[in-house]
Amino acid sequence: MSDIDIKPGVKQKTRLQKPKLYKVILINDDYTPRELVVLILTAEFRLDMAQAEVVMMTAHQKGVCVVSVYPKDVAETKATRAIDAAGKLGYPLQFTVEPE
Ligand code: TYC
Repeated sequence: MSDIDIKPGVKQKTRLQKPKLYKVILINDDYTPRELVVLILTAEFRLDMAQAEVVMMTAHQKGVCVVSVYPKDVAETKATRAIDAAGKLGYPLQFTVEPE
């Protein structure tokens, strides 16, 4: 048998890695005003008002809500910026990031 392992006519498949996506999750608390949560969701995550209201109310009623999914670095940056924006105003709003 030949050592050469070339199969004429068989195309090599190039498999591109799917970029892994991460969920940004909004966490409810008893202190952050609803309006501020909506404002931060529209400003940082580019949700429109209607989407932001639904996400905020879902977290308010169920405890958590997925805001959106992004590549890891984008998810972490947005979550950090949103936490910092609320923190600067004295509110304990929290987001977490986890793999999809
Ligand atoms: N529970 C807050 C309130 O009643 C509002 C709120 C909603 C806070 C969602 C955080 O992720 C949150 N003022």
